[in-house]
Amino acid sequence: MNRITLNDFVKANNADLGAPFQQLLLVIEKTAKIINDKLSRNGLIEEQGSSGDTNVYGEDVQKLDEYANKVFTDALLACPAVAGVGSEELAEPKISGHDGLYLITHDPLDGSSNIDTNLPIGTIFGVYPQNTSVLQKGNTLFASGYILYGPSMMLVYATTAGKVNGFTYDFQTNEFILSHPDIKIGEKKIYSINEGNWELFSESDKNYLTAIKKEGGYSLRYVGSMVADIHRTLLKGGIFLYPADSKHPEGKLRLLYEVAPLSFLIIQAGGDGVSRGVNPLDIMPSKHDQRVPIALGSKVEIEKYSSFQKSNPILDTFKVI
Ligand code: AHM
Ligand code: MG
Repeated sequence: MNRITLNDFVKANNADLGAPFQQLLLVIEKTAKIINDKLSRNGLIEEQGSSGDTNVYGEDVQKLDEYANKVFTDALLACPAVAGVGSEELAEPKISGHDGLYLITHDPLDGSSNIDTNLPIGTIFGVYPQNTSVLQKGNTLFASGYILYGPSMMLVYATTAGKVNGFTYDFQTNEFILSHPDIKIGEKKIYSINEGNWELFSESDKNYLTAIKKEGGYSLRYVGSMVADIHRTLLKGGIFLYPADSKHPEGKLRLLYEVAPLSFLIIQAGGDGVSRGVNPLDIMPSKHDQRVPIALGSKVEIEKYSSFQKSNPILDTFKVI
């Protein structure tokens, strides 16, 4: 097998983005290895369980969330290509002091409710142009990607050239090797949603879910880690949903740290996304911690889902509890 390392691949294929992009991916690669090393000893390490703190969303912060946030944020801030960093675990973005080309957003450890049970979790990153603020529409992204800490560690990233490539970590050589070149979203009929929230869903979401079950041929798969659920959706196909519901009237997932980067990646792989009837990459964030409803998947599945949404989404409400 011709082994192409991540570093060689970036040099050969992203020359248009120049040396700063190579520098950035090297930093992300190094940091992924550090976090993966810690996670692979989860169960044996000090950093287990809750830190006792809550984050800006009032959610329980795990010690490993704090660890990953510090490692990833500090490494990015030290990279000369980076002007600033926003993180799901930080109330405000941090400025690096370098005149870097990029503003990076990240969710350092997504799916953290799965940490304690040794299930897949991930890191999500978005690469925005330097500007006065990280509050930018997703359609300004240069690139985005994720690291999946699963049975093997993978790094998948997308650039505006419409290319999505996946690399698997070889722990024997300490390198990420190209394993999934030029990924195009799959065609399988899989739906992925926390259906335990059924009673909270809007009428149109309930109608959609009932219709695809009646249509038949669908499998339900839901890990509860967005990175893992999106990775499966990317490779196999289907649809991932976290809609607005009566408990999460704005949706649960965060635009800057989760939704925009992963929407960009799915769209670059030939898929599609919708949030309240619009392309998620067209939403201008009004605040760092903005949440939005999201459906991401193959074009066929997003079109089907959209056909069930009321033409005026405001009318499709639920009683907020
Ligand atoms: P987190 O960033 O605090 O881990 O929360 C985001 C996670 C996503 O990874 C996942 O899609 C979703 O929350 C699962 O939520 P739920 O447990 O409500 O199904
Ligand atoms: Mg998250």
